[in-house]
Amino acid sequence: MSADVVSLLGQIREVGRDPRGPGYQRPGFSPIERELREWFEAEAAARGLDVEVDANGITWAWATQPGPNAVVTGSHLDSVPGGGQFDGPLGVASALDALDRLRADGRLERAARPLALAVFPEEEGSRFGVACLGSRLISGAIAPERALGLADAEGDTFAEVAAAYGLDPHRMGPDPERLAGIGSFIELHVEQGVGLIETGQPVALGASIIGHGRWRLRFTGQGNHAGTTPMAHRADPVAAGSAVIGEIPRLAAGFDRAVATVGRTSIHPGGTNVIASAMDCWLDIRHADDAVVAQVLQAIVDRARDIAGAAGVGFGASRESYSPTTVFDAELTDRMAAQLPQAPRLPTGAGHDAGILAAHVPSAMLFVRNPTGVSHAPEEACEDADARAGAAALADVLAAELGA
Ligand code: HGY
Ligand code: MN
Ligand code: MN
Ligand code: MN
Repeated sequence: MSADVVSLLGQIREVGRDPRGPGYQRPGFSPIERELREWFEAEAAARGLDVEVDANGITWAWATQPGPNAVVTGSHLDSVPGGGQFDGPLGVASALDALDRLRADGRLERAARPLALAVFPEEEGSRFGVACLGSRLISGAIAPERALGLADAEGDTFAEVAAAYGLDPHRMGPDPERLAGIGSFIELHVEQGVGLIETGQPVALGASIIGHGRWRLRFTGQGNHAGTTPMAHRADPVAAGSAVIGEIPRLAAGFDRAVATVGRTSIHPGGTNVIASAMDCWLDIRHADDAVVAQVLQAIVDRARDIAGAAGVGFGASRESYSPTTVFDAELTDRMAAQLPQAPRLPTGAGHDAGILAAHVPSAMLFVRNPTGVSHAPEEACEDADARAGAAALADVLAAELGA
């Protein structure tokens, strides 16, 4: 195989472009993600890998005989709405490229441990609201019953979608045996920030992932006619919810380095001439200290209660998911650093499957320079030379782990 990471990414560049504008729209468990997964499976099969999709929708491609203490590398292929080209696919394409390198220079033949590539579904949680759904299911971070009950914006449940996708909802759930067989998990990912721009390096080692929670804030009022209802007689959930969203930057700024975002709302029923009866806002809060995340949430909830109360609007908050601050495996990361002495160690504010698996499997990450530093938007970028440097770095750290 001569395809390198750049040409591999080129093969899927047109898959799942967002019809509403620039960027990609690659929802989890959708026909588009299936097309991407089948692309990966075809590339893996062309390399003679033994491909299987497990009960949780995770694709495993074995480059050697399966066995204990395996070295696994991979990432995801789904995207956020309007997402960039590299968030997820760079890690998957780099895994294929790194495998080709290890084969071409004979290092795979000398491997003393099994090697597998993996693709995780619904990492962004953009469809069912819970990030890293596949790695949460396999690790027990989410109960299958709760996952199967999650619904997308069309009201389709994950149980229905998963069954249509060919999965057996009754077989989903923790797979401790499979996780126990993984001795090292390494995820390569485009950097979602400017750390590598500032250090002038193409590749970094992941240090940690800051704590990250998602909540749904629901404001409930009285639906009514937009033209016949006097302003003083309204219980308008959109006015209250919008006022709360407007206060979030000020509230978050009160906590050093905390970040809080509402990037998605839903208004019911959503008529131009209708005072809404309900508004949902999805809140994302992150900080390196989990206690600070809780304090930011409390400040926002307290303010929301005040605003909703003054507007005669009901308010409730429910947690969608939480990933505590995660430090990657120190020994694994140190072994990787020995192969990449120039690579800085960078924390990240972005969640990853490696962060979920880290509680069960020695996990680490590589980041590849993104010259814009922008992610979850079409401006996300990665120079060809840096992508190739990332694949070469991944091959080197995999070879060290394989004892090759
Ligand atoms: O939301 C995140 O941090 C990740 O990109 N899923
Ligand atoms: Mn990602
Ligand atoms: Mn992402
Ligand atoms: Mn991720």
